[in-house]
Amino acid sequence: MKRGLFIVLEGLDRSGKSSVLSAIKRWLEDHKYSAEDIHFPNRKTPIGKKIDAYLKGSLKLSDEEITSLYSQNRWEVASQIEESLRAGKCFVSVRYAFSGAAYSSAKYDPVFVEHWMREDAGLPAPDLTLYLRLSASEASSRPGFGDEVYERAWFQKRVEECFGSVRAVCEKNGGLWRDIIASGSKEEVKENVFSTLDDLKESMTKIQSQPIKYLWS
Ligand code: 2DT
Repeated sequence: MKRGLFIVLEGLDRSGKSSVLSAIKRWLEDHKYSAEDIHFPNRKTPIGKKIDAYLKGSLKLSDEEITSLYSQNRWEVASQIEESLRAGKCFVSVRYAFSGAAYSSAKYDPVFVEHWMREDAGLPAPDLTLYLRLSASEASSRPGFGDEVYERAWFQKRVEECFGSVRAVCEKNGGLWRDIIASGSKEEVKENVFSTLDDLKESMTKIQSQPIKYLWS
């Protein structure tokens, strides 16, 4: 039996990740894949509840502490991801270690993304990362923007730049990364997702015969 694919969806706040998740799941279903999904931070666990309090501004933590909690929150489900993949199921994650690296490194200059990924070393690596490309100024003008601590236009601009560095590290380590233009209507973005996945169909089938990969240090 072929293994499942691990697909990660990344992007700025308010870049439309939830509707793109539905499009990915729809494509997978149409192509006879079964899929599970998760959203990080997974705010349901005790660790996730602390992260939620930090994001809402009611809990103060150092940059190192919150980065570590985000990573622990991923480790909580690492074996579940592996099990799904081994059972032939796809696993779609909204945000993952790349958000960890981009958001944490955006707090510092110069940007050094690898530093903020140390605790993620050994986690299952995404087979495919889809990055919703939307400028920080567009993201920050969308409804609801501003509710949580990172939702500041200047900070999103920094995160946008850091995602560029994260992409370089991902690709240097053999990861597959594609940008999805996220500035159009929901329908247009959905079409972008479908055509990107259609283009990758052959590569995805090949990946299914390869062993699961793990994140670098
Ligand atoms: P959502 O709005 O998608 O719930 O994200 N974040 C997330 C980090 O800073 N590091 C991480 O490792 C992860 C997974 C991005 C809430 C915020 O959490 C940030 C936005």
